[in-house]
Amino acid sequence: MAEAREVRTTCPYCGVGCGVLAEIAADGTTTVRGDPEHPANFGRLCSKGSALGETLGLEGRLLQPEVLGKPASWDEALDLVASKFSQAIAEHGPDAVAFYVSGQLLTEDYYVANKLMKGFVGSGNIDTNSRLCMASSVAGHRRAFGEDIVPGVYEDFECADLIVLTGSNTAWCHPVLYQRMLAARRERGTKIVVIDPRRTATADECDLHLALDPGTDVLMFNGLLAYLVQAEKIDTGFIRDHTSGFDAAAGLAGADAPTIARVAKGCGLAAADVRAFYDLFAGTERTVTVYSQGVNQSAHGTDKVNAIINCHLATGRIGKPGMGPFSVTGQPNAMGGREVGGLANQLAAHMDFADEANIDRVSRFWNAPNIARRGGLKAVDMFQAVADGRIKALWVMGTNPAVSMPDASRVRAALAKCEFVVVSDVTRTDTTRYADVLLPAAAWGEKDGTVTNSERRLSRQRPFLPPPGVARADWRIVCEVAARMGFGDAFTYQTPAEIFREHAALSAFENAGGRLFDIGGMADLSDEDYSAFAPRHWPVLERGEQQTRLFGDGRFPTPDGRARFVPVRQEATAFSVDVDYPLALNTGRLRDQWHTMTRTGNVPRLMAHAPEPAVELHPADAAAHRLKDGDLAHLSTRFGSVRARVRVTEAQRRGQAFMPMHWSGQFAARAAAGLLSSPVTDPHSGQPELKHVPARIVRENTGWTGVLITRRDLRPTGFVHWSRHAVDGGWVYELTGTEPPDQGILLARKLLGVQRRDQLLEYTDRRGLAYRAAAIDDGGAMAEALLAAAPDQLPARDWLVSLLATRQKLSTADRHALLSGRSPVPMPAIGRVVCACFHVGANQLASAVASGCDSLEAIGSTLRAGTNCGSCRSEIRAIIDARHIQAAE
Ligand SMILES: Nc1nc2c(c(=O)[nH]1)N[C@H]1C(S)=C(S)[C@@H](COP(=O)(O)OP(=O)(O)OC[C@H]3O[C@@H](n4cnc5c(=O)[nH]c(N)nc54)[C@H](O)[C@@H]3O)O[C@H]1N2
Ligand SMILES: Nc1nc2c(c(=O)[nH]1)N[C@H]1C(S)=C(S)[C@@H](COP(=O)(O)OP(=O)(O)OC[C@H]3O[C@@H](n4cnc5c(=O)[nH]c(N)nc54)[C@H](O)[C@@H]3O)O[C@H]1N2
Ligand code: SF4
Ligand SMILES: [Mo]
Repeated sequence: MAEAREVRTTCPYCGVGCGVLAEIAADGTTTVRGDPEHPANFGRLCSKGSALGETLGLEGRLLQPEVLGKPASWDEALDLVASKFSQAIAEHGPDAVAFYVSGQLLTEDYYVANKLMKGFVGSGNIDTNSRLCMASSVAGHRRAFGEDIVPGVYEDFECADLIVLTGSNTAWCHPVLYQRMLAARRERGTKIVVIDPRRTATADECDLHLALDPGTDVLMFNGLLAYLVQAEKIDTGFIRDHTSGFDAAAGLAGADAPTIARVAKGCGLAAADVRAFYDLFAGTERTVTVYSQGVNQSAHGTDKVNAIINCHLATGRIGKPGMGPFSVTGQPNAMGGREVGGLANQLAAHMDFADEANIDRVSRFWNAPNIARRGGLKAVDMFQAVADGRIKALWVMGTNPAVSMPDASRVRAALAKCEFVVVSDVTRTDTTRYADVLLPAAAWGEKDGTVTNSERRLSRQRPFLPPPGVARADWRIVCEVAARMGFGDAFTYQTPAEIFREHAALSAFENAGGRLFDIGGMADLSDEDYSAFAPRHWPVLERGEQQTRLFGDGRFPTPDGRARFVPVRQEATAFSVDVDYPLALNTGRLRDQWHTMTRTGNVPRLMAHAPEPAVELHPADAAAHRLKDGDLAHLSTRFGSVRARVRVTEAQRRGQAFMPMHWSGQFAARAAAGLLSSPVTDPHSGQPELKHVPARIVRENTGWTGVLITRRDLRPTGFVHWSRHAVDGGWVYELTGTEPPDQGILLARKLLGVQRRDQLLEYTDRRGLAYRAAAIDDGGAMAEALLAAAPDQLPARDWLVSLLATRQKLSTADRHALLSGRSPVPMPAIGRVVCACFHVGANQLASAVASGCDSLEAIGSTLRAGTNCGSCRSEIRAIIDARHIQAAE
């Protein structure tokens, strides 16, 4: 038997980049915990990170290449990819092919993909899902600083006196950073301001929440700049010595947002709240402004970014402890992808196509005479070109555009029409359906390479498991195709360390300080050093040396060394609501899910917090549309439609709705937010507006509902609506139809996977309107159960769900209970799961509060809820507060 061992690696989810210790026991079981030595998290993990050990199963993994749906050898698959790409290039030129890649690839994967397309195919057509994510920040940074630089580090959150979180649901999306911010709030009284149209979990624990109208951030920050000028709170010395363009930017801000009253009106806020924010900002030297998708994913995202940066430049609050604009990255390697130049408008190593000298330099370094000479198509335009037939061959790596791209129906149609589609993934997805060639990639735990987090810190992802089947690392797959296309000499790498050294060398090549992205100090890292690599910030100019904060010296990587103010004006939002589409639909993330759920969706404890696709609405809007909590709704925009449950909540403002982005066709009939979102993009960054689209909602008339509890992994068809969630031992399928119950029962019954008549227990009530059935396996345990009835008539199912996990042999009493729809043992429903780490539900929390636990600490010591990752603490607090309010009334 192998010996137990421990491997240091990095979480594959968000851009916080937490260090993870994977412990592999002698019997091969793996457990993960936070790495106490990693400077991003010091041992903490959020709910998703803590559950990583539960995502290592091989169910659903792609184990072998496929060509047109049939298993194939690597040679067949790779030969075909290379010949189809070469043929398309020969017949139609290099721009007839494209790669669409991902911020979840490792730096080494990303580097070779970019080198192949830009250096050797000779086209700029490689773009990435970072276009949907970070592109506006990149564009804003480049306008202001001359280079895509995040100047701050995480320690700044701990030494700030004010943290402004705008367009960021940090509590759910960067939970470990949020916990660091809350610690600062407790320990040094740091104030937190949240600017978000929704009252998010982040807003639940802040000092001031500004629920501004969607898309009005430029006005908000222009107003702030104008206020800082009026109140003489600007740093005239810094502006004079280190910046350019102040007068124009301040002038436009003053014209756009002359008074607090004007801002309040334009943003839909109370003037007193706007003033309170401006006063706090004006009076607090140590201020960090954190921004994320509420800023980036906007038709005016780049202007939003610059409006924020302008305020930091005007106050000289940048590059100093506790100060600065801070764009937090989404994906684990969003930053690494930007470093290698994976965006279509970048070339490599923070060099772009604007300067011929860059193209010449990279071409010499790569020894690539055929290098691309201009940028390629950005994601939305790329899929348009696929639809138009201009792109004949497309390779998608590590992303699921059939779900995550806006106007997803059009993207699906483009994929269906494309002559040749290659998809590299670890599992089957809505996108792999369109693959002519499907390539099985190695996943987290198997991959080897580096990632860079939001604070420019490089960390290693290290393997601790062998890839299953014949799955291979992405970099290796790319190199094999490159060799088959005739570019083998430039892709001879045998290890990720070799690729990393080349990437590091390119960053330093002919770099006399003009590019701050320089990790040349690691260009000669030995294989042992690469293997032992400890997390470090870039730049790394010399071995061992690293810089933490940037811009502290007031010098910026622009030609004149000055940061640039960018004059911006609040533009009208891309769309406005009207009588046909009266709701402003916003989309985003849930606490325990990762994107299109390909990994987190299989983990029962991560599914418990939000088990069904739902759209959130304000009570008044729900009433106006005759909707109540739990109803099935049909939600549509001019781009498409979905079905989801209605969730009525005061956290939503009137006239606005929110839908999570996660629900793919693998988990629900039709609930992908991408089907609703609009493909309108920001003119500077090409990033689509994913946070705002006019929508309408109507109630779906449901005739029956059902639930199938099963060990089997199914994709039902023929139902108006279904969704599923993982539970211990299997899956729960929620089924809904418009048919009358008797017909619905017949439909639902077809799902039962019973081989033999004697394995089925069945009961139909006298009127044929309620049905209960169970399939019994050879050991006498319940293999699946089906309940179907008129809406709201389903019996409780908690007991049945628990039978899946226990696999206990059913007694006669159990069988009776199954058919009567009543649990033989009293099973108090725990309610919606609030704490995912310890599986504690809302009902349990409410009764603990009722019996005297009136603080987070008391709840923690009684139920353990909230004591691990902390992501649920604001929800627990809300339950405690609700009880206090009740008591006071
Ligand atoms: N749990 C979880 N965490 C994740 C991810 C995940 O899938 N799940 N994904 C990761 C990735 S790739 C990313 S990019 C990040 C995203 O992290 P966030 O950006 O924090 O997440 P979102 O929910 O997309 O959007 C943030 C907020 O922007 C608000 N917003 C909408 N419109 C506006 C507006 O006009 N102005 C302002 N000021 N706010 C607005 C929304 O209401 C929402 O609460 O999360 C990362 N972390
Ligand atoms: N409406 C709406 N749409 C959005 C957003 C939104 O807020 N609203 N947010 C946008 C943002 S910020 C982002 S980042 C995107 C994310 O959207 P996607 O990138 O489409 O989402 P993921 O589910 O993370 O897709 C990653 C894919 O890579 C696979 N994979 C995992 N590991 C590996 C690997 O090592 N190699 C390979 N080859 N494949 C692997 C996974 O199985 C999965 O299919 O969604 C965007 N779309
Ligand atoms: S905050 Fe959570 S998802 Fe993000 S890196 Fe850390 S553990 Fe992973
Ligand atoms: Mo993202």
